Amino acid sequence: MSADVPEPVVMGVVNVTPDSFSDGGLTLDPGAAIAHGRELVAQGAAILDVGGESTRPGAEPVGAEEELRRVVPVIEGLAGAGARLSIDTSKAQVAAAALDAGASIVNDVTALRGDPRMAALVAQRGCDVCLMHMLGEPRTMQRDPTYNDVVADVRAFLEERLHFAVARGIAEERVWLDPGIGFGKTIDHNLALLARLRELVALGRPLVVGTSRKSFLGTITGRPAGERVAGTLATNVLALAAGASIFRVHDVAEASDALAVAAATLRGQWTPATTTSTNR
Ligand code: HH2
Repeated sequence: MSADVPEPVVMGVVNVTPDSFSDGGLTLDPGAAIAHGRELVAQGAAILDVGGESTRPGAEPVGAEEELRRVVPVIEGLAGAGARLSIDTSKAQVAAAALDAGASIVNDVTALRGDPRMAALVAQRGCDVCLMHMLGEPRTMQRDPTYNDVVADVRAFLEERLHFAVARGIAEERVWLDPGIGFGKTIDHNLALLARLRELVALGRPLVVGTSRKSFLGTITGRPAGERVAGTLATNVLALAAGASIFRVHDVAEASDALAVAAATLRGQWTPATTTSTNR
């Protein structure tokens, strides 16, 4: 299986929000957020995912002006810091300003459903885009989520969104897919998706996995958000073995080490990474 092991890419989370579920308020000040981002690059993040609106269950939406005020100075401050920059937003206006300020990836948790102008923006700019599955919307998504077969349903959704993106002029090579762990899913939905991740990898696009500190890890381990790094690493390593390649995490140093060792072990060989390309 060695040839099939992707080069793991660590995407560090930079939340500029007062209310994110595990780190809200820590880096609301732009200077603190920029310093945190630089620290994550030093720890091994190849991508920084900057977000100004919490999507935690029950979160209230934030207006575009406020989101812009939070994220643009942070993107500007992190441009040239040594990592690619991703903007975690579902608003085209915010994505456009972030791309202008130095971002090259749009991480849209609504998978181009939240803002009718987003697909055209991504197509026109030629940037990478992450399309994530979410059932419902953050305010209500954890109220009794129901699927026929969660893995088949998420796969069909991602396939449809990929076709939609391509039909709107986005190059297929620019699209990444994400099962949206915790977004309208029970613990067993999350675990089924992680156990059968290969069925999503089979769609042929880079798979992003965001399990970091999420509540299903707390349910299993009994630990609060700040103590879920070991649980996060377990899911990351198993996801790598299943073919996922991009790992959205808060704890970058730990994830970088775990994924480097896991990749070498799965290959049965250590080859120093020669590229941090995320286009594979
Ligand atoms: N999870 C969160 C936010 N954005 N984007 C992608 N592509 N995949 C994810 O799993 C994902 C995401 C939620 O985590 P966090 O940013 O820590 O919390 P909050 O949304 O409360 O800011």
